[in-house]
Amino acid sequence: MLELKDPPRVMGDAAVRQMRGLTRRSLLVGAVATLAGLGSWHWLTTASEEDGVPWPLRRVLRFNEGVAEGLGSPQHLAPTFPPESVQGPARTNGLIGLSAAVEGARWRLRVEYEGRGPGQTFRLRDIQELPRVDLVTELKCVEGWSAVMHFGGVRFSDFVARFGLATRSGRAADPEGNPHDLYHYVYLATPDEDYYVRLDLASALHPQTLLCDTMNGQLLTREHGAPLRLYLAVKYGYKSLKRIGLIRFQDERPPDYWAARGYDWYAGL
Ligand SMILES: Nc1nc2c(c(=O)[nH]1)N[C@H]1C(S)=C(S)[C@@H](COP(=O)(O)O)O[C@H]1N2
Ligand SMILES: [Mo]
Repeated sequence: MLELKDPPRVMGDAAVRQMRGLTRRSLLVGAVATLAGLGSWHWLTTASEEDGVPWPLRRVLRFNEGVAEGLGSPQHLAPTFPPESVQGPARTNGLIGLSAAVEGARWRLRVEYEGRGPGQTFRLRDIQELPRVDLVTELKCVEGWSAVMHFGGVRFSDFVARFGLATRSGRAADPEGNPHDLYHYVYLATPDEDYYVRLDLASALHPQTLLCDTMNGQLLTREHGAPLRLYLAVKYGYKSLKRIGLIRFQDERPPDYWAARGYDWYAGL
């Protein structure tokens, strides 16, 4: 897929136009790559079947779903770096939804479901008891800067699995075996809902999607989203919601702060 080696350095309308241009171009690149990747008809027709469709075709169908959503496959992994690659103090961008003071011990995470009862409430330690993960990747801001960052926390997918979240049945999420049991989207917001993001479930359950309580080896500060933030290594930074207060699983398309302002909602890298 097209790599955004030089992200747009302009802001506002110009940036939006440039991003739309990039997305259109990636669609074309994707379509050509798909055709080239198909190879010979012989190989296509003799390959084994998956869901009643020869598997290369099935792959193309899946790939096209990915392309339609934005860029590439949701399961591709972002490159990782040794922790020594982190340089200088962490840059801060965006303070929407972070103005009120929040104390870690008082903080609660609400998990709700579209059209269902009161949901669940979690404390920080419920999440901190999950297996810890360290991830050193490049945070890419659409405004034109990127920096290697070291995030520490737990996988969003482990949180979902441990508490039986994200599914209609309340059973463990099984994206491969029982995809229809999953809600289509997850909406995540700051406690005041001033900043909010929409994710598809595949992106939320990606192995490099974390709920983080540390950044570059230190507890999160308020401006980086204390006490708990989201980090997605395969998306532009504007999807990495700082200070999560609410998570809601739903089928109806949830709002997204920057998508409502003209940015690509999928924000894939
Ligand atoms: N609550 C909240 N989360 C947010 C933002 C924001 O304004 N408010 N900005 C986003 C943007 S645009 C980026 S690039 C990253 C930056 O994360 P950092 O400040 O920890 O470097 O946070 C994202 N998460
Ligand atoms: Mo950003």
